[in-house]
Amino acid sequence: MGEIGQYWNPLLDTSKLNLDAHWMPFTASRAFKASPRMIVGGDGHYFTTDDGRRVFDSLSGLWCTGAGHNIAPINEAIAAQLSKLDFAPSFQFGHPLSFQLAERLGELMPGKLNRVFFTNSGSETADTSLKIARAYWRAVGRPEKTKLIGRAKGYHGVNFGGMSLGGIGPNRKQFGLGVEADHLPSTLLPENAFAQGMPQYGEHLANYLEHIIAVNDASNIAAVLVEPMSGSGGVVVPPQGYLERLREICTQHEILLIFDEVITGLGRSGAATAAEKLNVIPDIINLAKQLTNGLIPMGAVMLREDIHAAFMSDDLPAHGIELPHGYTYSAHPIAAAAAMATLDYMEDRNLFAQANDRAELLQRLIHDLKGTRNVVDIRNFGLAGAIQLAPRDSDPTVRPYEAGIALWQKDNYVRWGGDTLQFGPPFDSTDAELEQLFVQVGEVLESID
Ligand code: PXG
Repeated sequence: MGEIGQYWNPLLDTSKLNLDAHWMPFTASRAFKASPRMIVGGDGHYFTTDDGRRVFDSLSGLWCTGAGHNIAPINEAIAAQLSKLDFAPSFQFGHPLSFQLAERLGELMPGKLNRVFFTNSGSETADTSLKIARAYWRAVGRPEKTKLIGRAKGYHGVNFGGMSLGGIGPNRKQFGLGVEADHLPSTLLPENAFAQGMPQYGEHLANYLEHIIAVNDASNIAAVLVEPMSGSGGVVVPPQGYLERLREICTQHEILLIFDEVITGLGRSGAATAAEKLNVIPDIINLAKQLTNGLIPMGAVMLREDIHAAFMSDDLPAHGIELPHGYTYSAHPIAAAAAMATLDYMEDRNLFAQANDRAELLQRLIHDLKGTRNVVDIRNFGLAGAIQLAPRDSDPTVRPYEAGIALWQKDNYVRWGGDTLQFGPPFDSTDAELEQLFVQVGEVLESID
């Protein structure tokens, strides 16, 4: 038996680590391994680096630790669960916690989206929602409704379905044929540059769905999958009226509307969901990330009651499996305990409301950077924001990269991706933390050619 914490050695000399074996996700590996950025601790709104610096976590990990790091009640719930039930088979058997969690998540959703299929990530959630959408149309006797629609600049993870409906070219180009899908145009319009919150123009872009319907016929289309706000695309904010119009067209043509709320869900939008915040109710909502405060991988597809009911037909024998889909770790008891404790903690601290309150400050501070060197657009939605930088020598990704590295050296973890810097700070960030962050972002941007 090893000692508790046997793998945790705060005195480890990270410069002696062999970095060869681990192929890192979405990482410029050669640059990282030449000059590693090692995180060895996390507490509250800060990381600790291997050289002992405290670094502000301005993206809540990867948009997932909005409640902060090292939250005692969540840690304790996970620890307690480990000694009670560490694993239960997810196929054909159950454990009570997943049913309690499912009911509770349903209560947090708008409309009647109170049936839950559990997954382990945002990517699995995307693919699960698409499979359920197709299977639903078969279940109601319309098996020809299979076509799937995504959107340019959308991100739904990296599995084949999510990749195919996603619309970020570099994430697709190395991987060949995916699932057949059409794409709505991105809602980024030059006339909306520097719009604060939801931009005024662009509702008409939803009408492109009518064009797709004209080409394919609605009788062949299963679902439209969009993020209410695209995080990875660089905080692409829905124009006023746009989501309402998508909803209208989907309803009119009997097409399922799926909101990917992996980032916007559970607090980031300033409410439980962006759907609730904007009062546009889709048929399916995808969750992950904030569900367990990022501690244990977990995702959830939230479905309207009648979509689920369509599968529970008496035509199938009692031992028949209604949906041959699921994961070994679906509704894992440790993840379920982490999710329950996260929901408790966020409720006790009113964290959705705090995020909503902080959103106003973020909007002011980030838009104060208009006019800063190389800044070509600034966007924000809920407690999320992005600063878009001009390309250098036709490479749009180089300035965000240089800015991210410089900010890291100034004790700020800031996410760079594509042509933007992205911000999604903890829900209860203080005024001083956000003020200091954006002052330093401004200084760094002025220092970059
Ligand atoms: N859907 C959405 C909307 C996402 O943002 C996924 C699905 C996939 O989730 P998983 O858990 O499979 O990674 C995501 C993930 C960034 C960033 O910097 C965004 C994500 C992941 C990592 C970084 O914008 N989004």
